[in-house]
Amino acid sequence: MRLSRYFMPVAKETPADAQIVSHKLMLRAGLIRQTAAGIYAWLPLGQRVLRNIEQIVREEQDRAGAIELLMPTLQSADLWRQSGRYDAYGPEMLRIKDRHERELLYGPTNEEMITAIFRDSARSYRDLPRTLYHIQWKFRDEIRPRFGVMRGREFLMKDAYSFDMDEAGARHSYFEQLQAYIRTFRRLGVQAVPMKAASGPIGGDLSHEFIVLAPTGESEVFYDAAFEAEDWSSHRFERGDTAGLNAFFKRLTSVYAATDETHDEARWAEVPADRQRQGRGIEVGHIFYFGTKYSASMGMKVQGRDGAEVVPQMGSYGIGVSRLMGAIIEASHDDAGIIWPEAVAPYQVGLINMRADHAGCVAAADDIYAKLGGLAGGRVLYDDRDERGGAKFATMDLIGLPWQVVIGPKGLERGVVELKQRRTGEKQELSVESALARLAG
Ligand code: 5CA
Repeated sequence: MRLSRYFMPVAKETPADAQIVSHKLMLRAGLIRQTAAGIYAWLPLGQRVLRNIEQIVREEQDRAGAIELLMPTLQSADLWRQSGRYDAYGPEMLRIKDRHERELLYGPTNEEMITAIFRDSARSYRDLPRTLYHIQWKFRDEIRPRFGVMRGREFLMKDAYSFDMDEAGARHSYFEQLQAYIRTFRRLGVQAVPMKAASGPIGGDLSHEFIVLAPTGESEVFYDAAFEAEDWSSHRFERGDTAGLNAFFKRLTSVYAATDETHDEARWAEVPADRQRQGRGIEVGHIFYFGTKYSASMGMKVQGRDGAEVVPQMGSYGIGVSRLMGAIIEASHDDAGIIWPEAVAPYQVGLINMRADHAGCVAAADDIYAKLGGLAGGRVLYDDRDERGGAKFATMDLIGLPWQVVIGPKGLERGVVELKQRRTGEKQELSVESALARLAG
C-alpha cells in the first residue's frame, strides 16, 4: 500500500481524553476513532490488526475442535425470559423496541441463543459433545466506558459454548478450551496467565480468567513465576481419560495464580518470594463451567445411551478480541510508539523513501516495493509521500511495523539500503538483494 493513497490519519499530539498508553497510541496511530461514548470506528490500520487477532483466535478454536457459526447481534427479549436473565441482567443490557413494539436487545453474550439453537436440533447422545463458537460484536452499556477499546460499550468477542452428556465430558471440554487459550495468547505474543476466578453473573463453579500483566490493568493479580516455565499446551489427554484430566487440573491449580477476588494470603505466603509476581492485570479471556444452568431452565433434553433423558452440561468461553488490541499494545510499546508482534502487525514492512524528489530513490523504492509483493501481498506499507525524512521515521516508529527499509540517496550511491528492526532498534546496511532476502516470506 502506498501511503500517498492510503487513509491513515495519524496525530502528533497526545489526545487529551486518553489516560492509558494503549488508548493514546491507538488514537495517535490512526487505528480507531471514537464515534460515541465507548463506541469506535476501526480505521484501516486498526481493522487489519483486528482481523489478524480474530484469525489467530479462529484458527486455535478450529484446532481445538470447536465449530464456527454466526449468531446475530440483536436478540429477542423472550429468549432471555426463558432463562430468567432478561430481568436479572440490569441496566448494562441495551433494550430496544422495534416498530411493532416487540422487545429486542443488543446481545451482551449468547448463552440463551446458542442453547435455543442447539436444543432445537440435538436429539441424542450422538449429537454431543459439541463446542460451537462465533466471533461477533457485543454491546454492554458500561456505566463508565474507559481506556478506549479496553472497556468499550460495543466490543468484539469470541464466545464458545460447549454441550456435554455428563460432568466429566464438560470438564474435558473446559480444559480443551483452556489449552486453546494458552496457544492463542502465546501466538498473539502476550503472556496471559489463567487465574482462578469468581464466576459472577454467568454462573457456575469452575472458572478462570486469563490475565495479561500491565500496570494499567483493572484488577490486582498474584501468581507464581513457575507458571511461565511450564508448557501447559503440551499436556495431552484423550476424551474419557478422567485420570489424565484430573492430573492436569491438579498440576495447574498447584501453581498459584489468583485475582484479588480469589486471592488467598495463606497460600500466597507459601510461594517462594523470588517467584512471587504481583501487579495489575487486564482480563483478555474468561471461561466458565456452569453445568445445567441454561439447559435446565430452557428445557433442553437429549436421549442418553441407555434411553433415559439427560440435561446437557454446558460451559462458555469468551475472548475479548477488540480488548486484546489494547492489551497487546500495553505489553509491547516504547516511547516512540507501538511495537507490533509479527503475528498481528497490520503490515510487516514499512518502506521509506527519504527523497520523493530524487529520481534514483523513487526508482529504487518502487522496485523494492514491487519485489516485496507491492499491492498484491499486502505486506508492505510504502511511504512514497513528499515529506521530511524525520517525520516519516517518526510515523513509522509510531505505527510499529516490525521492519523498516529506508532508501536514501547516500546509501544508494554505495548500493545499500538500511534495514531496521522496530523491536530492537537494530539497524543494518545491506544490499537491496540481501534486504529482500531477509524480508522474503
Ligand atoms: N458469556 C461469557 C463467556 S463467552 C462472557 O460473556 N464472559 S465475559 O463477560 O467475561 O466476557 C468475555 C471477555 O470479553 C472478557 O474476558 C473481556 O476480555 C471481554 N470484555 C468484556 N467486557 C468488555 C468490554 N466492555 N469491552 C471490551 N471487552 C470486554
